Amino acid sequence: MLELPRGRRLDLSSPVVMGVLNVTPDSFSDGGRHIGIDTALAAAYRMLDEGAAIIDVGGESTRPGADPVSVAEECDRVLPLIERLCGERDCIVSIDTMKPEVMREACRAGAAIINDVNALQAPGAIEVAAAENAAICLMHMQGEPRTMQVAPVYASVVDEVGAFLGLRIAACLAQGIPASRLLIDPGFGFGKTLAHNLELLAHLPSFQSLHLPILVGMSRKGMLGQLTGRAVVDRTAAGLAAATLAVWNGASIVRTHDVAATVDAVKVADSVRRAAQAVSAPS
Ligand code: 8Y4
Repeated sequence: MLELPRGRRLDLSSPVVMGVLNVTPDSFSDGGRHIGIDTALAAAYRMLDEGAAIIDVGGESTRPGADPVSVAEECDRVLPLIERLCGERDCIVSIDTMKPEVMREACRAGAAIINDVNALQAPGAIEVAAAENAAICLMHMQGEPRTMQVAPVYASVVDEVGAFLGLRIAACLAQGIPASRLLIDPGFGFGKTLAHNLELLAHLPSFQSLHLPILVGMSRKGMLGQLTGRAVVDRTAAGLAAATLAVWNGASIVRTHDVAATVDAVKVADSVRRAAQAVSAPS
């Protein structure tokens, strides 16, 4: 059970899907440089109807080479959308941001989860997350978004990611944030080669020693392109295979652009996982 603000909870006894909603001018343009809010809202409602448990709203691209965005610009992109989404539907919104000011305003607009690819390392971020009573996804990244894919190096990627997440969990607990509000994520593609990503997916069960629900995001990423030779929009099948393996290996939340198909894949993988556990531990 993940504890959310305002007494709400998210049941993770079965794995769930997080749908990606990027509100950047290249995603939901109104023809100019503004966000078409009704188009973005329609995409969110569609993902909820398809079975997404969480909508992950992001106003800043973390892709290598993306332009930096100011606090004001990021707020202008995400806040109106979060307000309408939370006002019109009973849904769980996560805010994908590294900026404490955006975290605070998004939580006040209704966001329940802070999804920070920088694991609350920005000055003031952990204090905001604690004060807003938000749930938090702590993700591992080596380096910074602009340069992280240049030459990622690890002695042991599984050990180093696990040690980093352990330190960030400890920092949150020291700030008074209960473990029941925390999620962990190995950060596929964030300062990792294909070999690193495959090793993390294969060894995902080792992160269960941290005793927190695991979130994974591999949808459409470069690792799937490297494995299949396919373009970004043709990676759905590869993403379903990755999501299936992640759930088999213990993931509780799968972040994806392809919600309907991933909901089905997660159901199949979870059912087989339960059957395997029933055999190994008869009741
Ligand atoms: C095509 C489409 C190619 C998207 C690459 C991408 C994660 C995340 C991202 C993740 C968590 C992305 C915000 C990168 N990835 N948050 N965010 N975990 N928790 N790239 O893996 O989607 S953005």
